[in-house]
Amino acid sequence: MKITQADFIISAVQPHQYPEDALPEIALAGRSNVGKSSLINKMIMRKNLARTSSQPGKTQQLNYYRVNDSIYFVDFPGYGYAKVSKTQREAFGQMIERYIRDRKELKLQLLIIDIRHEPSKDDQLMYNWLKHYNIPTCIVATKADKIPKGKWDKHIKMIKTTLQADPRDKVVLYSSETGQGRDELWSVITETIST
Ligand SMILES: Nc1nc2c(ncn2[C@@H]2O[C@H](COP(=O)(O)OP(=O)(O)O)[C@@H](O)[C@H]2O)c(=O)[nH]1
Ligand SMILES: [Mg+2]
Repeated sequence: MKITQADFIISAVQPHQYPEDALPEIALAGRSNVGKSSLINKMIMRKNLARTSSQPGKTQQLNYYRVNDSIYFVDFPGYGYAKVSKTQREAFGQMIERYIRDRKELKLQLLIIDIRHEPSKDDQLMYNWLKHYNIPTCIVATKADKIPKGKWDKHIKMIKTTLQADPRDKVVLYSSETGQGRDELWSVITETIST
């Protein structure tokens, strides 16, 4: 994918702030620090457009990035951050569930998992929501550079088993460090939005 344009558009706290140009949206969910912002930066070949410094307090923002004037990446707040209050956790849940349920522009959800670790309870909950609302989902196992090649298969299997993943859902091995999986993920995205 040749990137001709990539802009940060808005940190939306309310649905009325979501863009109104009806471009397809590719959303990213995952734990804090799993590598969501790094993944976006690598996909769009910008070092720092998506902020990689985590802001764990901001549980209610969807960050919109427009790419090539044809799609948006929508970066969800990271979950699983220990210091977040119960009220913030609930607000997060409501915002995300509402987005997943109502947002017509959502064409593909990326569930970002650290390849080294078993998916958390929050990851499982997120995956179950996505299945419940019938959202096309791609599981991205990132930080592949952090484990030896020989272990990739075993870890991918572990991730699929823990999530009880639908065999039809694609799983992409990814690394924001090496760029591994970038072309494959762009293919998944372009195929999904063209159907
Ligand atoms: N080695 C390696 N480090 C990564 C990768 N992706 C993210 N990181 C690092 O993990 C940390 C958290 O990344 P970030 O993108 O901010 O995570 P976010 O909270 O999900 O947005 C940063 O220090 C990144 O440099 C990756 O694929 N490989
Ligand atoms: Mg981030």
